[in-house]
Amino acid sequence: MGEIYQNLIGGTWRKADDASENRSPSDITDLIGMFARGGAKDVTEATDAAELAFPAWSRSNPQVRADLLDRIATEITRREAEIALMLAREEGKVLPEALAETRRAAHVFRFFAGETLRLKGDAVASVRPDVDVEVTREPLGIVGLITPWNFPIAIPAWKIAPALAYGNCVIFKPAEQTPGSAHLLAQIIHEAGCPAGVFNLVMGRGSVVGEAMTSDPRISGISFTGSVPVGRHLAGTCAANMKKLQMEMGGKNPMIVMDDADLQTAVSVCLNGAFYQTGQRCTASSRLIVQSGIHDAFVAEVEKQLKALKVGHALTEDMQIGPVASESQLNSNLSYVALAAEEGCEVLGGERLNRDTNGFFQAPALFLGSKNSMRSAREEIFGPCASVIRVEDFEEAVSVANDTQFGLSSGICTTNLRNAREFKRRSAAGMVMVNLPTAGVDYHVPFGGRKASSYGSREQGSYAAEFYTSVKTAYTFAG
Ligand code: UN1
Repeated sequence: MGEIYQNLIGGTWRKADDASENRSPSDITDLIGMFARGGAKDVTEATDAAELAFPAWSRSNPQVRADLLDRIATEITRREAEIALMLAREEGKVLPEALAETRRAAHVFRFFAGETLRLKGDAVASVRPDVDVEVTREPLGIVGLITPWNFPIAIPAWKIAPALAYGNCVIFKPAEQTPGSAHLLAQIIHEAGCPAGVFNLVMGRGSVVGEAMTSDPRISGISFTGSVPVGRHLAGTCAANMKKLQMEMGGKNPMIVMDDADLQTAVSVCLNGAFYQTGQRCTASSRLIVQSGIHDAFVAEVEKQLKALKVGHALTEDMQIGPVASESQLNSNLSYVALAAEEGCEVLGGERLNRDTNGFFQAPALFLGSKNSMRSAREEIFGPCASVIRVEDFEEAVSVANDTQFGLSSGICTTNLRNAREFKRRSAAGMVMVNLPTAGVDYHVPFGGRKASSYGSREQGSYAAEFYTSVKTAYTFAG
Protein backbone atom coordinates (compact mmCIF):
# COMPACT_ATOMS: atom_id res chain seq x y z
CA MET A 1 0.00 0.00 0.00
CA GLY A 2 2.92 2.51 -0.30
CA GLU A 3 3.44 5.62 1.74
CA ILE A 4 0.56 7.25 3.61
CA TYR A 5 0.59 11.04 3.57
CA GLN A 6 0.35 12.07 7.20
CA ASN A 7 -1.19 14.82 9.26
CA LEU A 8 0.98 17.64 10.63
CA ILE A 9 0.42 18.08 14.35
CA GLY A 10 2.65 20.12 16.65
CA GLY A 11 5.37 20.33 14.02
CA THR A 12 5.63 16.58 13.35
CA TRP A 13 4.10 14.33 10.72
CA ARG A 14 1.75 11.89 12.43
CA LYS A 15 -0.05 8.73 11.41
CA ALA A 16 -3.79 8.51 11.88
CA ASP A 17 -5.78 5.36 12.70
CA ASP A 18 -7.30 5.31 9.23
CA ALA A 19 -6.49 6.40 5.67
CA SER A 20 -8.41 7.19 2.50
CA GLU A 21 -7.64 6.79 -1.20
CA ASN A 22 -7.22 9.80 -3.46
CA ARG A 23 -8.00 8.97 -7.11
CA SER A 24 -8.11 11.15 -10.20
CA PRO A 25 -11.57 12.01 -11.56
CA SER A 26 -10.00 12.01 -15.05
CA ASP A 27 -9.02 8.35 -14.65
CA ILE A 28 -10.14 6.35 -11.64
CA THR A 29 -7.31 3.85 -12.15
CA ASP A 30 -4.87 6.68 -11.33
CA LEU A 31 -4.27 6.34 -7.58
CA ILE A 32 -2.61 9.53 -6.34
CA GLY A 33 -1.96 8.21 -2.87
CA MET A 34 -3.29 7.23 0.52
CA PHE A 35 -3.95 10.08 2.93
CA ALA A 36 -4.37 9.99 6.70
CA ARG A 37 -7.94 10.17 7.91
CA GLY A 38 -7.78 11.84 11.30
CA GLY A 39 -10.17 11.50 14.21
CA ALA A 40 -11.35 13.59 17.16
CA LYS A 41 -8.18 12.76 19.13
CA ASP A 42 -6.02 14.24 16.34
CA VAL A 43 -8.00 17.48 16.59
CA THR A 44 -7.49 17.49 20.35
CA GLU A 45 -3.73 16.96 19.94
CA ALA A 46 -3.51 19.67 17.28
CA THR A 47 -5.40 22.03 19.57
CA ASP A 48 -3.08 21.15 22.49
CA ALA A 49 -0.12 22.03 20.25
CA ALA A 50 -1.76 25.25 19.05
CA GLU A 51 -2.52 26.26 22.62
CA LEU A 52 1.16 25.86 23.55
CA ALA A 53 2.30 27.81 20.50
CA PHE A 54 -0.22 30.66 20.72
CA PRO A 55 1.30 32.91 23.43
CA ALA A 56 4.61 33.38 21.59
CA TRP A 57 3.12 33.45 18.08
CA SER A 58 0.37 35.92 18.93
CA ARG A 59 2.98 38.35 20.28
CA SER A 60 5.60 37.75 17.60
CA ASN A 61 7.22 40.59 15.70
CA PRO A 62 5.15 41.25 12.55
CA GLN A 63 8.39 41.12 10.55
CA VAL A 64 8.75 37.45 11.56
CA ARG A 65 5.26 36.71 10.26
CA ALA A 66 5.80 38.78 7.10
CA ASP A 67 9.03 36.90 6.36
CA LEU A 68 7.37 33.52 6.92
CA LEU A 69 4.47 34.33 4.57
CA ASP A 70 6.89 35.69 2.00
CA ARG A 71 8.97 32.48 2.11
CA ILE A 72 5.78 30.42 1.68
CA ALA A 73 4.79 32.52 -1.36
CA THR A 74 8.25 32.12 -2.89
CA GLU A 75 8.20 28.36 -2.38
CA ILE A 76 4.70 28.00 -3.88
CA THR A 77 5.99 29.86 -6.92
CA ARG A 78 9.13 27.72 -7.13
CA ARG A 79 7.07 24.52 -6.96
CA GLU A 80 4.11 25.79 -9.01
CA ALA A 81 4.37 23.15 -11.76
CA GLU A 82 4.34 20.30 -9.22
CA ILE A 83 1.43 21.83 -7.27
CA ALA A 84 -0.61 22.53 -10.41
CA LEU A 85 -0.09 18.97 -11.59
CA MET A 86 -1.28 17.56 -8.26
CA LEU A 87 -4.26 19.93 -8.28
CA ALA A 88 -5.31 19.08 -11.85
CA ARG A 89 -4.82 15.39 -11.17
CA GLU A 90 -6.86 15.19 -7.97
CA GLU A 91 -9.55 17.82 -8.64
CA GLY A 92 -9.87 17.56 -12.41
CA LYS A 93 -9.49 21.17 -13.47
CA VAL A 94 -7.36 21.51 -16.60
CA LEU A 95 -3.67 22.32 -16.15
CA PRO A 96 -3.82 26.04 -17.13
CA GLU A 97 -6.66 26.55 -14.61
CA ALA A 98 -4.68 24.64 -11.96
CA LEU A 99 -1.59 26.74 -12.63
CA ALA A 100 -3.59 29.98 -12.42
CA GLU A 101 -5.05 28.85 -9.10
CA THR A 102 -1.59 27.98 -7.74
CA ARG A 103 -0.31 31.42 -8.74
CA ARG A 104 -3.29 33.00 -7.05
CA ALA A 105 -2.35 31.15 -3.83
CA ALA A 106 1.21 32.56 -4.01
CA HIS A 107 -0.17 36.08 -4.55
CA VAL A 108 -2.43 35.69 -1.52
CA PHE A 109 0.50 34.77 0.75
CA ARG A 110 2.55 37.68 -0.62
CA PHE A 111 -0.34 40.10 -0.09
CA PHE A 112 -0.80 39.02 3.54
CA ALA A 113 2.96 39.19 4.16
CA GLY A 114 2.52 42.94 3.64
CA GLU A 115 -0.70 43.07 5.64
CA THR A 116 1.15 42.05 8.81
CA LEU A 117 2.68 45.55 8.76
CA ARG A 118 -0.52 47.39 7.88
CA LEU A 119 -2.83 46.33 10.72
CA LYS A 120 -4.14 49.57 12.18
CA GLY A 121 -5.90 50.69 15.32
CA ASP A 122 -7.50 53.95 16.45
CA ALA A 123 -6.66 56.56 19.04
CA VAL A 124 -9.83 58.38 20.08
CA ALA A 125 -10.49 61.32 22.39
CA SER A 126 -12.24 60.29 25.59
CA VAL A 127 -15.31 62.06 26.93
CA ARG A 128 -13.53 62.06 30.33
CA PRO A 129 -10.66 64.43 31.20
CA ASP A 130 -7.08 63.08 31.08
CA VAL A 131 -8.23 59.77 29.67
CA ASP A 132 -6.92 58.26 26.41
CA VAL A 133 -8.81 55.64 24.45
CA GLU A 134 -7.08 53.18 22.15
CA VAL A 135 -8.75 50.64 19.93
CA THR A 136 -6.46 47.79 18.86
CA ARG A 137 -6.83 44.49 17.07
CA GLU A 138 -5.48 41.30 18.62
CA PRO A 139 -5.30 37.80 17.14
CA LEU A 140 -8.59 35.92 17.47
CA GLY A 141 -6.88 32.80 18.87
CA ILE A 142 -6.90 29.25 17.52
CA VAL A 143 -8.93 29.05 14.31
CA GLY A 144 -10.37 26.01 12.53
CA LEU A 145 -10.29 26.28 8.74
CA ILE A 146 -12.51 23.97 6.68
CA THR A 147 -12.11 24.10 2.90
CA PRO A 148 -13.87 22.57 -0.14
CA TRP A 149 -12.53 20.45 -3.02
CA ASN A 150 -13.16 22.90 -5.87
CA PHE A 151 -10.27 25.30 -5.13
CA PRO A 152 -7.88 22.96 -3.29
CA ILE A 153 -5.04 25.49 -2.94
CA ALA A 154 -6.52 29.00 -3.38
CA ILE A 155 -9.21 28.74 -0.70
CA PRO A 156 -6.80 27.22 1.87
CA ALA A 157 -4.39 30.06 1.01
CA TRP A 158 -6.96 32.80 1.55
CA LYS A 159 -7.86 31.40 4.95
CA ILE A 160 -4.40 30.31 6.19
CA ALA A 161 -2.50 33.44 5.06
CA PRO A 162 -4.61 36.00 6.98
CA ALA A 163 -4.89 33.65 9.97
CA LEU A 164 -1.08 33.48 10.28
CA ALA A 165 -0.52 37.12 9.29
CA TYR A 166 -2.62 38.37 12.20
CA GLY A 167 -1.01 36.01 14.73
CA ASN A 168 -3.49 33.15 15.01
CA CYS A 169 -2.77 29.43 15.30
CA VAL A 170 -4.42 27.19 12.71
CA ILE A 171 -6.06 23.78 12.54
CA PHE A 172 -6.63 23.16 8.83
CA LYS A 173 -9.06 20.52 7.56
CA PRO A 174 -9.04 20.24 3.76
CA ALA A 175 -11.76 18.49 1.75
CA GLU A 176 -11.38 14.72 1.90
CA GLN A 177 -11.54 14.57 -1.91
CA THR A 178 -8.50 16.82 -2.50
CA PRO A 179 -5.95 16.27 0.28
CA GLY A 180 -2.94 16.21 -2.10
CA SER A 181 -2.73 19.96 -2.76
CA ALA A 182 -3.39 20.65 0.93
CA HIS A 183 -0.58 18.30 1.91
CA LEU A 184 1.86 20.05 -0.44
CA LEU A 185 0.86 23.39 1.04
CA ALA A 186 1.35 22.03 4.57
CA GLN A 187 4.84 20.76 3.63
CA ILE A 188 5.72 24.20 2.29
CA ILE A 189 4.44 26.00 5.39
CA HIS A 190 6.31 23.57 7.66
CA GLU A 191 9.57 23.73 5.71
CA ALA A 192 9.38 27.54 5.54
CA GLY A 193 9.97 27.49 9.30
CA CYS A 194 6.49 27.92 10.75
CA PRO A 195 6.92 27.27 14.51
CA ALA A 196 5.61 23.92 15.80
CA GLY A 197 1.91 24.03 16.66
CA VAL A 198 1.21 27.32 14.86
CA PHE A 199 -0.04 25.50 11.78
CA ASN A 200 -1.59 22.03 11.99
CA LEU A 201 -3.04 19.87 9.23
CA VAL A 202 -5.75 17.39 10.20
CA MET A 203 -7.14 15.55 7.18
CA GLY A 204 -10.29 13.51 7.56
CA ARG A 205 -14.05 13.55 7.36
CA GLY A 206 -16.04 16.70 7.96
CA SER A 207 -18.48 14.81 10.16
CA VAL A 208 -15.58 13.75 12.43
CA VAL A 209 -12.77 16.31 12.19
CA GLY A 210 -14.99 19.33 11.47
CA GLU A 211 -17.36 18.32 14.22
CA ALA A 212 -14.50 17.94 16.74
CA MET A 213 -13.26 21.42 15.84
CA THR A 214 -16.62 23.04 16.45
CA SER A 215 -16.98 21.43 19.86
CA ASP A 216 -13.52 22.21 21.31
CA PRO A 217 -13.94 25.37 23.43
CA ARG A 218 -10.29 26.33 22.87
CA ILE A 219 -10.97 27.01 19.18
CA SER A 220 -12.22 30.60 18.92
CA GLY A 221 -13.41 30.72 15.34
CA ILE A 222 -14.29 28.61 12.32
CA SER A 223 -13.94 29.71 8.72
CA PHE A 224 -15.79 27.40 6.35
CA THR A 225 -16.36 27.25 2.61
CA GLY A 226 -18.75 24.56 1.42
CA SER A 227 -22.39 23.64 1.04
CA VAL A 228 -25.44 25.37 2.54
CA PRO A 229 -26.66 22.30 4.51
CA VAL A 230 -23.26 21.85 6.19
CA GLY A 231 -23.10 25.60 6.80
CA ARG A 232 -26.51 25.60 8.43
CA HIS A 233 -25.42 22.79 10.74
CA LEU A 234 -22.16 24.58 11.59
CA ALA A 235 -24.01 27.81 12.35
CA GLY A 236 -26.05 25.93 14.96
CA THR A 237 -23.11 24.22 16.64
CA CYS A 238 -20.88 27.31 16.55
CA ALA A 239 -23.61 29.47 18.07
CA ALA A 240 -24.16 26.92 20.83
CA ASN A 241 -20.40 26.97 21.54
CA MET A 242 -20.09 30.79 21.18
CA LYS A 243 -17.61 30.57 18.31
CA LYS A 244 -16.98 33.29 15.79
CA LEU A 245 -17.99 32.00 12.37
CA GLN A 246 -17.33 32.98 8.78
CA MET A 247 -18.87 31.01 5.93
CA GLU A 248 -18.99 31.04 2.14
CA MET A 249 -21.54 28.72 0.63
CA GLY A 250 -23.52 28.32 -2.54
CA GLY A 251 -24.69 30.49 -5.38
CA LYS A 252 -27.18 30.55 -8.25
CA ASN A 253 -25.50 33.49 -9.84
CA PRO A 254 -27.37 35.50 -12.48
CA MET A 255 -25.76 36.92 -15.62
CA ILE A 256 -27.99 39.39 -17.46
CA VAL A 257 -27.47 39.86 -21.19
CA MET A 258 -29.13 43.06 -22.44
CA ASP A 259 -30.14 43.69 -26.06
CA ASP A 260 -27.44 46.37 -26.19
CA ALA A 261 -24.65 43.98 -25.13
CA ASP A 262 -21.74 43.26 -27.40
CA LEU A 263 -22.65 39.75 -28.55
CA GLN A 264 -19.13 38.29 -28.59
CA THR A 265 -18.36 39.75 -25.14
CA ALA A 266 -21.60 38.34 -23.76
CA VAL A 267 -20.99 34.90 -25.21
CA SER A 268 -17.44 34.63 -23.92
CA VAL A 269 -18.40 36.02 -20.49
CA CYS A 270 -21.23 33.48 -20.21
CA LEU A 271 -19.21 30.50 -21.46
CA ASN A 272 -16.40 31.30 -19.08
CA GLY A 273 -18.68 32.00 -16.11
CA ALA A 274 -20.93 29.00 -16.61
CA PHE A 275 -18.64 26.24 -17.86
CA TYR A 276 -14.97 26.84 -17.13
CA GLN A 277 -13.65 24.77 -14.25
CA THR A 278 -16.50 22.43 -15.19
CA GLY A 279 -18.97 24.87 -13.61
CA GLN A 280 -17.67 23.85 -10.18
CA ARG A 281 -17.42 27.32 -8.70
CA CYS A 282 -19.79 28.84 -6.19
CA THR A 283 -19.43 31.98 -8.32
CA ALA A 284 -20.44 30.20 -11.57
CA SER A 285 -23.08 31.87 -13.78
CA SER A 286 -25.88 29.33 -13.60
CA ARG A 287 -28.76 31.60 -14.68
CA LEU A 288 -28.29 33.41 -17.99
CA ILE A 289 -31.04 36.05 -18.07
CA VAL A 290 -31.32 37.17 -21.68
CA GLN A 291 -33.39 40.00 -23.14
CA SER A 292 -35.68 38.89 -25.98
CA GLY A 293 -34.14 41.04 -28.73
CA ILE A 294 -30.72 39.36 -28.46
CA HIS A 295 -31.95 35.98 -27.16
CA ASP A 296 -31.93 33.92 -30.37
CA ALA A 297 -28.63 35.26 -31.69
CA PHE A 298 -27.07 34.75 -28.25
CA VAL A 299 -28.31 31.17 -27.93
CA ALA A 300 -27.18 30.29 -31.47
CA GLU A 301 -23.65 31.62 -30.80
CA VAL A 302 -23.36 30.01 -27.37
CA GLU A 303 -24.52 26.69 -28.82
CA LYS A 304 -21.93 26.88 -31.60
CA GLN A 305 -19.07 27.68 -29.22
CA LEU A 306 -20.25 25.19 -26.62
CA LYS A 307 -20.08 22.35 -29.12
CA ALA A 308 -16.50 23.33 -29.94
CA LEU A 309 -15.34 23.17 -26.29
CA LYS A 310 -13.01 20.24 -25.67
CA VAL A 311 -13.99 18.10 -22.68
CA GLY A 312 -11.66 15.41 -21.38
CA HIS A 313 -8.69 14.35 -19.24
CA ALA A 314 -7.46 17.31 -17.20
CA LEU A 315 -3.81 16.61 -17.99
CA THR A 316 -4.19 16.49 -21.77
CA GLU A 317 -2.68 19.47 -23.54
CA ASP A 318 -5.20 21.98 -24.93
CA MET A 319 -8.08 20.48 -22.95
CA GLN A 320 -10.64 23.15 -22.02
CA ILE A 321 -13.09 21.44 -19.65
CA GLY A 322 -11.95 18.74 -17.23
CA PRO A 323 -14.08 16.03 -15.65
CA VAL A 324 -16.66 16.49 -12.93
CA ALA A 325 -14.81 16.03 -9.63
CA SER A 326 -16.53 12.83 -8.46
CA GLU A 327 -19.00 10.16 -9.42
CA SER A 328 -21.56 11.38 -6.90
CA GLN A 329 -21.30 14.95 -8.25
CA LEU A 330 -21.70 13.64 -11.82
CA ASN A 331 -24.80 11.64 -10.84
CA SER A 332 -26.27 14.68 -9.15
CA ASN A 333 -25.59 16.83 -12.26
CA LEU A 334 -27.19 14.21 -14.51
CA SER A 335 -30.29 14.14 -12.31
CA TYR A 336 -30.61 17.94 -12.70
CA VAL A 337 -30.29 17.58 -16.49
CA ALA A 338 -33.18 15.10 -16.39
CA LEU A 339 -35.13 17.39 -14.06
CA ALA A 340 -34.74 20.40 -16.38
CA ALA A 341 -36.18 18.32 -19.25
CA GLU A 342 -39.07 17.16 -17.04
CA GLU A 343 -39.73 20.77 -16.07
CA GLY A 344 -40.15 21.63 -19.75
CA CYS A 345 -36.76 22.99 -20.81
CA GLU A 346 -35.16 22.15 -24.12
CA VAL A 347 -31.85 20.64 -22.98
CA LEU A 348 -28.73 21.04 -25.12
CA GLY A 349 -25.82 18.78 -24.10
CA GLY A 350 -25.52 17.55 -20.52
CA GLU A 351 -24.94 13.87 -21.33
CA ARG A 352 -22.19 11.70 -19.85
CA LEU A 353 -19.24 11.43 -22.25
CA ASN A 354 -16.95 8.47 -22.85
CA ARG A 355 -13.27 9.13 -23.24
CA ASP A 356 -10.17 6.90 -23.41
CA THR A 357 -9.87 6.86 -19.63
CA ASN A 358 -12.47 5.93 -17.05
CA GLY A 359 -13.37 9.39 -15.72
CA PHE A 360 -16.43 11.47 -14.91
CA PHE A 361 -16.87 13.45 -18.12
CA GLN A 362 -19.99 15.44 -18.92
CA ALA A 363 -20.95 17.64 -21.88
CA PRO A 364 -21.74 21.23 -20.83
CA ALA A 365 -25.51 21.74 -20.68
CA LEU A 366 -27.82 24.63 -21.54
CA PHE A 367 -31.42 24.56 -20.28
CA LEU A 368 -33.33 26.62 -22.85
CA GLY A 369 -36.77 28.08 -22.22
CA SER A 370 -36.16 27.97 -18.47
CA LYS A 371 -38.32 29.81 -15.94
CA ASN A 372 -36.91 31.23 -12.74
CA SER A 373 -39.52 29.29 -10.74
CA MET A 374 -38.17 25.91 -11.87
CA ARG A 375 -36.14 23.87 -9.40
CA SER A 376 -33.39 23.57 -12.02
CA ALA A 377 -33.16 27.39 -11.94
CA ARG A 378 -33.39 27.72 -8.15
CA GLU A 379 -31.15 25.01 -6.70
CA GLU A 380 -27.38 25.09 -6.98
CA ILE A 381 -26.22 22.28 -9.28
CA PHE A 382 -22.44 22.86 -9.01
CA GLY A 383 -21.73 21.45 -12.45
CA PRO A 384 -21.47 22.53 -16.11
CA CYS A 385 -25.16 23.44 -16.42
CA ALA A 386 -26.80 26.82 -17.06
CA SER A 387 -30.45 27.85 -17.38
CA VAL A 388 -31.35 30.40 -20.07
CA ILE A 389 -34.25 32.60 -18.94
CA ARG A 390 -35.80 34.98 -21.45
CA VAL A 391 -36.91 38.43 -20.18
CA GLU A 392 -38.48 41.46 -21.83
CA ASP A 393 -36.72 44.42 -20.24
CA PHE A 394 -34.23 45.68 -17.65
CA GLU A 395 -36.79 45.75 -14.82
CA GLU A 396 -37.74 42.14 -15.36
CA ALA A 397 -34.08 41.15 -15.65
CA VAL A 398 -33.23 42.74 -12.27
CA SER A 399 -36.20 41.22 -10.54
CA VAL A 400 -35.40 37.72 -11.89
CA ALA A 401 -31.71 38.17 -11.00
CA ASN A 402 -32.54 39.02 -7.38
CA ASP A 403 -35.26 36.38 -7.02
CA THR A 404 -33.10 33.66 -5.45
CA GLN A 405 -32.18 32.37 -2.01
CA PHE A 406 -28.53 33.14 -2.84
CA GLY A 407 -26.59 36.39 -3.27
CA LEU A 408 -22.94 35.71 -3.97
CA SER A 409 -22.08 37.12 -7.38
CA SER A 410 -24.04 38.64 -10.26
CA GLY A 411 -23.33 40.20 -13.61
CA ILE A 412 -24.62 42.19 -16.54
CA CYS A 413 -23.44 42.41 -20.14
CA THR A 414 -24.41 45.80 -21.51
CA THR A 415 -22.92 48.75 -23.39
CA ASN A 416 -25.32 51.15 -21.66
CA LEU A 417 -23.79 52.97 -18.68
CA ARG A 418 -27.16 53.63 -17.11
CA ASN A 419 -28.02 49.89 -17.08
CA ALA A 420 -24.61 49.06 -15.64
CA ARG A 421 -24.84 51.71 -12.95
CA GLU A 422 -28.40 50.82 -12.00
CA PHE A 423 -27.59 47.10 -11.79
CA LYS A 424 -24.53 47.64 -9.59
CA ARG A 425 -26.81 49.46 -7.14
CA ARG A 426 -29.80 47.17 -7.24
CA SER A 427 -28.17 43.73 -7.40
CA ALA A 428 -28.75 41.83 -4.14
CA ALA A 429 -25.35 40.14 -4.36
CA GLY A 430 -22.02 40.69 -2.60
CA MET A 431 -20.11 40.98 -5.87
CA VAL A 432 -21.30 42.54 -9.14
CA MET A 433 -19.58 42.24 -12.52
CA VAL A 434 -20.11 44.40 -15.60
CA ASN A 435 -19.05 42.74 -18.87
CA LEU A 436 -17.05 40.21 -16.85
CA PRO A 437 -17.81 36.63 -15.74
CA THR A 438 -19.44 36.20 -12.32
CA ALA A 439 -16.53 33.92 -11.42
CA GLY A 440 -12.83 34.72 -11.24
CA VAL A 441 -12.07 37.40 -8.70
CA ASP A 442 -9.08 39.51 -7.63
CA TYR A 443 -7.18 38.33 -4.57
CA HIS A 444 -6.75 41.64 -2.74
CA VAL A 445 -10.36 42.81 -2.34
CA PRO A 446 -13.24 41.47 -0.25
CA PHE A 447 -14.96 38.27 -1.36
CA GLY A 448 -18.39 37.25 -0.16
CA GLY A 449 -22.12 37.42 -0.60
CA ARG A 450 -25.52 37.94 0.95
CA LYS A 451 -28.51 35.81 1.94
CA ALA A 452 -27.82 32.04 1.98
CA SER A 453 -24.47 32.48 0.19
CA SER A 454 -22.46 33.88 3.07
CA TYR A 455 -22.42 34.33 6.81
CA GLY A 456 -20.20 36.54 8.92
CA SER A 457 -17.62 39.02 7.72
CA ARG A 458 -15.85 39.10 4.37
CA GLU A 459 -12.82 37.09 3.33
CA GLN A 460 -9.74 38.39 1.50
CA GLY A 461 -8.04 41.73 1.25
CA SER A 462 -7.68 43.90 4.33
CA TYR A 463 -11.32 43.06 5.20
CA ALA A 464 -10.10 39.62 6.33
CA ALA A 465 -8.87 41.29 9.55
CA GLU A 466 -12.48 41.58 10.66
CA PHE A 467 -12.71 37.83 11.20
CA TYR A 468 -9.12 36.97 12.13
CA THR A 469 -8.72 39.63 14.83
CA SER A 470 -10.57 40.59 17.96
CA VAL A 471 -11.02 44.27 18.86
CA LYS A 472 -9.82 45.62 22.20
CA THR A 473 -10.68 49.04 23.63
CA ALA A 474 -8.15 50.29 26.21
CA TYR A 475 -8.66 53.32 28.52
CA THR A 476 -5.74 55.08 30.25
CA PHE A 477 -6.07 57.73 32.94
CA ALA A 478 -2.95 59.85 33.03
CA GLY A 479 -4.01 62.21 35.83
C1 UN1 B 1 -13.55 32.63 -8.05
O1 UN1 B 1 -14.61 32.66 -8.67
O2 UN1 B 1 -12.49 33.05 -8.55
O3 UN1 B 1 -15.90 27.95 -3.97
C2 UN1 B 1 -13.44 32.13 -6.68
C3 UN1 B 1 -15.95 28.86 -4.78
C4 UN1 B 1 -15.64 30.24 -4.27
C5 UN1 B 1 -14.41 30.79 -4.87
C6 UN1 B 1 -14.62 31.34 -6.22
N1 UN1 B 1 -15.55 30.21 -2.85
O4 UN1 B 1 -16.21 28.63 -5.96
